[in-house]
Amino acid sequence: MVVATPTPLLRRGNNKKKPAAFGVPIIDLSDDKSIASEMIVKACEDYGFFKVVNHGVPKKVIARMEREAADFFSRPVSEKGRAGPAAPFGYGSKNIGFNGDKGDLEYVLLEANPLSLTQRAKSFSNDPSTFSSVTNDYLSGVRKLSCDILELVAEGLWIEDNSIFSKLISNSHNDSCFRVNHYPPFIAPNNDEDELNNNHWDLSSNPSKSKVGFGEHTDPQILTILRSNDVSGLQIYTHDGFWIPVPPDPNEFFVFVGDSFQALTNGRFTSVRHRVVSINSWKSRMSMMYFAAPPLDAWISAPPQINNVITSNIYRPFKWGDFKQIVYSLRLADSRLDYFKNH
Ligand code: GA4
Repeated sequence: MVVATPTPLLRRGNNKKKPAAFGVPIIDLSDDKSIASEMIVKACEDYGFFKVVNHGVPKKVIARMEREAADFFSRPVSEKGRAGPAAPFGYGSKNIGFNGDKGDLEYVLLEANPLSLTQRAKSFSNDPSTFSSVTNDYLSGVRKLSCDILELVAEGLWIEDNSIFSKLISNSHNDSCFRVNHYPPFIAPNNDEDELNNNHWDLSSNPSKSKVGFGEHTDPQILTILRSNDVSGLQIYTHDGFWIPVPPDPNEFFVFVGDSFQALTNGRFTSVRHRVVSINSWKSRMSMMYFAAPPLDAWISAPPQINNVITSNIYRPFKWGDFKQIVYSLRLADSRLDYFKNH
């Protein structure tokens, strides 16, 4: 069954019109495969974003990961600093990437492979073997979920080889990574609950009442699987120009189409712009993202089955590693795929 959670739609800029109702698409993975695959394709086309329920990742695995991450962030700054600076992997605070982007957060960025985790675990925990086994269990769960979703997408697109996308990320040389973001509590000055609840989306109306936790951007990889605690702040940008607050749901996962999936589908799916705005809350927001990426030398190119006879390729084929280099040479909000367009 596919249901929709109504949330207000919020237009960019100063338009103060009351927003229309909107529902984040919800995909139930226990549904019939043909229904789920059709719904996923539609959600990827319409929003590049959806929520999955009955995802198969055990609650215990998620809870343990959350505990390890919360333990790390609760340590003194001097201790956390030893796991940094993020270059790009490690512990980072306020600085994002290498080109001057800043956010009101601290984070950990890790390579999502067991060997690298074992090597780094001692800077994140006093019990490194537990930290790596908990993180590996979590990553196995979300990797499997990503593969399930990618297989359903292939089926929904009527591609015969249903592993055409999933094999890119199940390859043992995959370049996937894992990020945990921790946004400090934010209490707006002159706290006016009503005004905050109604206007938190409109950053231009009163910037002192909200803070950019993580600025707007698209994710460069194929898919992102996000799980957060119950503190809000995530917003996605729709094709028709609205920023939509996404109500948090600690039991479920949110899925984002990344730039590489946009290229793999020749623009049929578009990567979703999103951001995190710190909203009035005494509690900190913590989110964990698995970014599913192929090996550095894998080619990103739409399979012929994606195109019909009249469509031509929007992007020239590129290697993930070459794309990643461009990504890191640009700012967070930049549209990197433009550099790979066919003229
Ligand atoms: C956005 C998605 C992932 O968090 C990330 C980010 C990366 C980083 O923080 O190191 C980038 C950003 C992300 C895109 C543009 C570049 C690279 C920061 C930045 C300014 C890990 C990723 O892969 O790209």
